[in-house]
Amino acid sequence: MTAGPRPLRFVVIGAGMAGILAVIRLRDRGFDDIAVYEKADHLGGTWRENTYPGVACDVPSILYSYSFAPNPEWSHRFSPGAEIQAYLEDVAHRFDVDRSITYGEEVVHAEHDGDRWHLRTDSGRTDVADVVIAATGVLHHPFVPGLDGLDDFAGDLVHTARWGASVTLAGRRVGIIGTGSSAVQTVGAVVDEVAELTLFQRTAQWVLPQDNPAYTDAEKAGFRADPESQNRLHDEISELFADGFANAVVDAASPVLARIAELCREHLDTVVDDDLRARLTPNHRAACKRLVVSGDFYPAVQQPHVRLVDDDIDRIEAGGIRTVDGVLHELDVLVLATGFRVDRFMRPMEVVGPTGDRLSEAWAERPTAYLSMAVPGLPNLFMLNGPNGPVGNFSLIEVAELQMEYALQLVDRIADRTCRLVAPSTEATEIHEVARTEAAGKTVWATGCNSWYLDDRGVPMAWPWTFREFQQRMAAPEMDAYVLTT
Ligand code: N01
Repeated sequence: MTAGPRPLRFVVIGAGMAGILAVIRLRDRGFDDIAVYEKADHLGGTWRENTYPGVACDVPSILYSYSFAPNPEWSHRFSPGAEIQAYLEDVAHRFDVDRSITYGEEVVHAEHDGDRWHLRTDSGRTDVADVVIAATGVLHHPFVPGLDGLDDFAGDLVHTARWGASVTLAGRRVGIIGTGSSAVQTVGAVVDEVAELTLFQRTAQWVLPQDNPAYTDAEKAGFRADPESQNRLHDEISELFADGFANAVVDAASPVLARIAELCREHLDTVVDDDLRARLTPNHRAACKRLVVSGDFYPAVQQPHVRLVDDDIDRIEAGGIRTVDGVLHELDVLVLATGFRVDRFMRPMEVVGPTGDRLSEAWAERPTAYLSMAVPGLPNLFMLNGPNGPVGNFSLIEVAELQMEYALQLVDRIADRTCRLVAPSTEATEIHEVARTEAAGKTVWATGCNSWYLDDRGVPMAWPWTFREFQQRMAAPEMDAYVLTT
């Protein structure tokens, strides 16, 4: 007697870019028993949460689009965050993703009983699933530094990743802590609005100049009339982006990095004042930290009402920031552009496998996963943009698409009754981790700077190989690496 395909229920955790993708691709594959749990009250993930002034994606918009939903309407080569959020909402609407999403429910517990996953949300709601897709994001949990006196600040305190609609900047004295991508974008966007801007820099950053032309009406009409022309442009930009940046950063000896360094240096040389230029000069190689891209940062910091403070912060007081030289920098608004806790992923969710394996234990030191997607002992659970993946130097949408196609091939084996459960073996995961760690040492991220790429040992935690390599590894699962339970 043949039983036919096994009916499968899916729970997708998170309704950001990757969760929306997961639903669409599962349905394409014929699976429609899907529940998405989203802790917020609407979709969009990082683009819902990052609404600070100037927020944009520094991956070209044509690459930061779903392959199945090219967007001829992108306004700029690098479009603003609100436009990306609107794009995600539009795609979710067009593909009817919303009907699968339950909002305001944070999955806090997932336990496998040997048969299925049993999930529980913070409100006590429960659900079951044969397969769980964790699409919980990477740059997601804001990092708030433990600065003395932070709670004493009497003005408005805001983190770039939790920007409130009520923050008023016009005519006020604004301080920004940080010099990463978020800070640099904020500086460029608010400088003309504020009375005074004080930028607290702990580490100077290399800034690659950014040319961000608008797509003309004629170009957009051309994309609409001939979608193939936009696909060709996608492929060209994709190649340029891979060869000109993404593949170079994983090879510290790459000549492309020397060219990037030269461009950054020439850009820095546009700062006229010798003292300011010296203080803005990093002491590490370009691209060792995640490269910051901006065309308006250096003009902004040279404006007369902007001050760069590179003395260390001593403490925060009601009236502002006191630096170690004893000076109180008076502020009405304090912006923390201090980045994210990048080691969290789906945590603090508690995840327990059928034989008692716990994610909290597996990741007690640091998060790891086989090919960044799956964890030994936790079967039928796949992460999109999980640990040690290509984050920061590729389009995360393209990454998630490749990962989803890979996961679907494993799901097919569950559906066709090859197995009930599939999880990577401990051995394959360890072998992968050894190779990854070794390759990580050859990347530019390991050339002597501190950055969010580094794990607790100082080892870069991002995918240390080329995009081509990633595509190849994602093309088809090596089944020897998996433990199948029938
Ligand atoms: O965060 P970051 P981000 N005292 O971690 C400083 C993506 N992204 O939000 O360098 C003083 O890079 C810290 O100083 P230091 C992109 O992948 C993309 O800017 O550690 N300063 C640093 O300057 C990006 O890389 C886009 O010495 C303190 C800053 O805070 C990633 O998100 C836009 C401090 C944190 O920089 C993260 O970027 C935005 C302290 N106690 C984000 N603690 C685009 O697409 C921290 N800092 C363009």
